[in-house]
Amino acid sequence: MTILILLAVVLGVMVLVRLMNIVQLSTQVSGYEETEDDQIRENNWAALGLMVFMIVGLGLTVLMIYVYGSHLLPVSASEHGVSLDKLLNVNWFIIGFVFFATQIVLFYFAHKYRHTKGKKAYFYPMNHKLEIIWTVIPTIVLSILIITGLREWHKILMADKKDAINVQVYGYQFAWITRYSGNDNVLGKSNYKLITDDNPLGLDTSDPAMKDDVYTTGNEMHIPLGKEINFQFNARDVIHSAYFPHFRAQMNLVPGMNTFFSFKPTITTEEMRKITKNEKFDYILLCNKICGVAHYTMAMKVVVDTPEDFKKWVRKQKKAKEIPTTPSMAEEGNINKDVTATL
Ligand SMILES: [Cu+2]
Repeated sequence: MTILILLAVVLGVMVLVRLMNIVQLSTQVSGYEETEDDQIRENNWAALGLMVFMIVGLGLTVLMIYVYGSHLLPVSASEHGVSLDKLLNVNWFIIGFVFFATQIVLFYFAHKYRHTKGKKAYFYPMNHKLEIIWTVIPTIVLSILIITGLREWHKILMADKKDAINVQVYGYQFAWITRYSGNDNVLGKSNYKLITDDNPLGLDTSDPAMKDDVYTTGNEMHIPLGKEINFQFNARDVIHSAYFPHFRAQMNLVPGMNTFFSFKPTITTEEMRKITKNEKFDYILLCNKICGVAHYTMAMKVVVDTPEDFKKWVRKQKKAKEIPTTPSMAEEGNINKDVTATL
């Protein structure tokens, strides 16, 4: 179907070109020559067309902003997200102003300075003052935007993580697992060689830090309100990207590497449902890297609880120490044997 449509478009263009050739030839044969009046009439139509195009185009832009504006993300639910949004809004304002100003000037000038009778083009090769103005102003504006952006990014990375809760977000084709560090706030060791059906994270249960670790394979993760959450990201197979749109956070998950990002949730799921006037509202964690055929299914519900509710929820999750038998790393031979057995 697509090929047929493409073919039809190509053939249509070819027919149009041929038709124009025929018109040209027939005017030549009939001895007709285009006069200046004809040209000016054509110019007037083209100039009118430019104005119509500008008004319709800019009008549709405004209409789209108005109609689809409600589909934008709600207020930021994380602390750093608020200042990030402010910065982004300043960017949008400047981009919007420049877009409308340049488009209006472009189309209006093409309309106003079209060729008419007795009008002669004025040769105006350069103006140093003008060139300095349109170089210096964008340089200053862009420098301010970049510097404030870098300062904001520095603040985000330097957030106080002293009392942060350590949580691991583990991505694989095509789901997420989260692991909470428990009372000691230390994530126990893991190794990919220990991965089994019962131990999808390859947790090393001989590590004492593992004793109180808790993990969840359900399609839901909980985080407490008002606590800095320090996420450690890991991938099992390919590169994934953990995207928390409502918290204005995103970080890549790279196999064989630990990557980190932290944020502090400031609005519970319940409160956000009231703010968005949507009783079914839920925060979400999405994969934002095309990681394979079922990439689109890599979504996890994120619930922001009050600290008390969060504690209750954690208590109900799987404990790392409940993992049936984890051969220790010293018995590597065993693991290989097991793998062969399963094969
Ligand atoms: Cu993915």
